[in-house]
Amino acid sequence: MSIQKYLQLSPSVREALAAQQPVVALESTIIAHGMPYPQNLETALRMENAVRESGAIPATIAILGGKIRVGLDAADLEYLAKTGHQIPKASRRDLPFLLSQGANGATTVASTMIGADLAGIQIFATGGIGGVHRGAAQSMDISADLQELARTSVAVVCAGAKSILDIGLTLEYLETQGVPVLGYQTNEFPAFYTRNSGFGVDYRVDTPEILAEMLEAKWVTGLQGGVVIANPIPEQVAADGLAIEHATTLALQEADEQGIRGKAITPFLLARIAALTGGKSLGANIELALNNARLAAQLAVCYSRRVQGH
Ligand code: PSU
Ligand code: MN
Repeated sequence: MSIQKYLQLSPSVREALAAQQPVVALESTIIAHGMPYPQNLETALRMENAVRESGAIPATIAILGGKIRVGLDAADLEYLAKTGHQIPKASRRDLPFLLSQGANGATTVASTMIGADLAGIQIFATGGIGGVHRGAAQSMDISADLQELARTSVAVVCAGAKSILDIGLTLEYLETQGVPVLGYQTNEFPAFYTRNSGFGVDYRVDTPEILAEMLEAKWVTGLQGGVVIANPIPEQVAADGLAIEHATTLALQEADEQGIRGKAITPFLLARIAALTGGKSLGANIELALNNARLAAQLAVCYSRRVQGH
């Protein structure tokens, strides 16, 4: 029995890792469940290009044919983008069944962290992390992403957490689990489509170099687990906070009326908010994802220099 049965790196990712070159992991739930076709495919390709332009190798991760595939080609991305919701959304709990049965799955933040860690990738860019949902006191809906951040040593560059979540409770949960929350060039934890949430971060960090220093200090001292690097959406492309809040309230109400829960709720809310804002939220989502890919690549470049010892 060996991990090779379940893990497959693309040639470019394998070569880059062997040479200690910077590599950035990217997730696939954002492609299959987070955005409509064709914007999802365009965004996946643009994120990979943004990583390359900033000096790192992209490694989009998905479960395909019972393997955790690290580094996808254009045909794989197109398949994920076109098949969309037909591909199971795969978090930690889904991996054993999907892998053993030769199935496909779109990896969430949690399962992308697992794949990245198995491959030896420490830096990961996404849109937003899952969190504690509004009304969690009743529903107990807390994303497995938070527990994964507590245990798996991968740094996640994101634009904060969406206001479909309870941001205050999400930050409390991360504090309990010992997950550092850093604000990139901000003192405030961003709210995904917008720059401000009203909640602070643990530390403000202004350069990728300081982020890399912090990751080294964390992992060299045996403090396992992830880090949330919260990178606010650029001002020029941020959505209108009131319009988002209004759409979110309506979408949450619809989800409640239709009895949507469990892993279906995040994709449902994303799609409804996009429809209710006339696509404005989708435009912001694409821009923040690209912005995160660029920062993650800059960080991966700094971190790999430290690993190489110069
Ligand atoms: N946030 C987004 N788009 C997404 C997701 C989050 O803006 O597509 C996805 C991520 O893959 C994240 C998952 O890991 O939703 C969280 O789902 P849940 O709340 O069911 O854990
Ligand atoms: Mn959930």
